[in-house]
Amino acid sequence: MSRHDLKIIGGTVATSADTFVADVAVRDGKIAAVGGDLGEAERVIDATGKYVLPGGIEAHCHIEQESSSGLMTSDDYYSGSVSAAFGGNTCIVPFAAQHRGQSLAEVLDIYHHRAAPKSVIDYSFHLIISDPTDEVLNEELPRAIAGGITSFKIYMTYDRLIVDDGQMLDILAIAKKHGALTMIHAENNAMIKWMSRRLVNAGHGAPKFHALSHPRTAESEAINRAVALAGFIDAPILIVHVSTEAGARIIAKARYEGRKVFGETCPQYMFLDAERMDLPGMHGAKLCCSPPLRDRASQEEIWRCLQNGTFQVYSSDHAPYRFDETGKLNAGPKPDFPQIANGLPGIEMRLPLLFSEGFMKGRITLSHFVALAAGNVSQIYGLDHCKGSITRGRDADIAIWDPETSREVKAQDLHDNMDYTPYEGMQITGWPTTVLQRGRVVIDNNELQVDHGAGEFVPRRTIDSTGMPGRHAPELDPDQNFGVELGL
Ligand code: DUC
Ligand code: ZN
Ligand code: ZN
Repeated sequence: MSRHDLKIIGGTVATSADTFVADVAVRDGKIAAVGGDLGEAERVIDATGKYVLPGGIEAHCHIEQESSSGLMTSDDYYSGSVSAAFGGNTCIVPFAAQHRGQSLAEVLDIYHHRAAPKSVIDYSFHLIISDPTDEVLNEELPRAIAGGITSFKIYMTYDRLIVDDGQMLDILAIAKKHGALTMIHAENNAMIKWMSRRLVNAGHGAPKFHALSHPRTAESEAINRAVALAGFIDAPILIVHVSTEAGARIIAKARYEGRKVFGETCPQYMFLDAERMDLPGMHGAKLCCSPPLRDRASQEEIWRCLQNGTFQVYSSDHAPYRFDETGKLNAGPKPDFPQIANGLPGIEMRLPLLFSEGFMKGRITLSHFVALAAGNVSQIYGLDHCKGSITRGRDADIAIWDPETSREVKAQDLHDNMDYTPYEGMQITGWPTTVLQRGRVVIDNNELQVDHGAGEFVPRRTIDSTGMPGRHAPELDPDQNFGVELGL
C-alpha cells in the first residue's frame, strides 16, 4: 500500500454518533481511513491525550456585509475567517445580503469577489432576501439554488429588510419547490417599534433599554406566525437565534407534530444576560444585539433546549461592530439605542465556550458537541457530502482539541478585527491546537500556516427533508379542495 499523506495517531476521535480511540489517515485532502494499523504516512501528528474532531462549520456569521443602513461589519473575509479558524472552524457560511433593488446575481458576484481572495478556510453563502420581486422569485432564486446556494434568510423585522406574510409565503413556496431552506429572523416589527418609540420619548435611550424594546412576546409571536405560514404549505424553515423559552417551546411543539422546523440558538443567550448592559456611558452598546440578551433564568432554559435537541444548530451570529465611530458609535458619540448597530462578535469563541462549559462540565457529550459544532449543520445545510464528520471520503477538515489547555479570554488574544469581546475574563478549558483543511495545516502552535485565499467556495446540496413527514393544509390538497392544483 502506498503511503498516506498524513496520519493523526493516538487521539480520541468523535463523530456525531460515536467516540473512540483511533488513528486517522489522510490522502489527497480526504479522510482515507479511520482505525488501527493504517500503514505508513509522509507526516504523522501525535494526538495522544487530545480529541480529533471534525472542523467546526459556522453557519451563521456576518462577514464583510453591509447592514441595511450601509454600515460595514468590522471583519472582512480575511480577519473573519482567520478568527473562525483559530476557534476550531474549517468552514463558514456567512450571508450575501440583497438590498432592495439589487439582483441576486449582482449580490452573489459581490460576495464571491469579497471572499475568494481573502478567506483562509472554505466557505459558502446564505442569501438574504429583502426584495422578492417576480424575477427574484421565479428566475434568480432557482438559479442560485441550482448553483449551490441552498438556503436564504428572511426578516420579519427591520423596515429595510422586512418581508410581509404574503411575501414570506412566496419565498417559502419557492424554497419548498426547489429544495432550499428558509432561515427566519422572527421578531414582531410593530411591537419593537412601538416599545422603542415610547422608551426613547420618555428619555430612556441608553443602551440598556435596547433589551426592553424587544419584548419576549415579539419573538414568540413571530415564531408562531412563521411556523404557521411554513406549515400551511409544508415548507422547511429554520428559526435562527432563538433567545426565549417561549420561542423554543413553539419549535419543540412544531417538531413534535412532524413539521419541518429547525431551531438555532447562540452562545450569547447561554452565557450573557441583559443586566450586564447597565454600564457607564455607552459601554452597554457592546451588548446590543437582536434578539436581545435576556435574563439568567432564560439562559438556563436555552441550555436545556440545547441539551434536549430542540435546537439542532448552535451558531455564533458573529456580527462584529467595533466600539468606535466605524461601528457601534457610527451614528454619533451618544446615540439612542435604536441607532446602535445590532450584533456581537463571537466567531472564535463559539466552540471553545461550548467545549469548556458544555462538554468539559458534563452538560453535553462529546458526540453532541460534534453534532452542534459541525455534524448537524452539515446535514441541515447540505454539506454532508464533503464536510462535518471524521468519515472515510469526506474532506480532511479536522480540529485537534487539547482538553488540558486552560486560558482566560482576552480580546487582545483573539484574531478578529474587534476591540472587545463579550466573554472577556472567562476561564476556558479546552482549545483547538491544530486545525487542518483538506489535510493541510491551517493553524498549528497558535500560528496561522496558510495564506489569504486558501479557502474555497463550497456549493451545497439541496435540503433533505427525509424523516420529517410534514403535510400541507387541506385547502392546498387536490384531494380535498375540488382538485385545485396550486403548484406546490
Ligand atoms: N440579526 C442577526 O442575525 N444578526 C445580527 C443582527 C440581527 O438582527
Ligand atoms: Zn437575525
Ligand atoms: Zn445574524
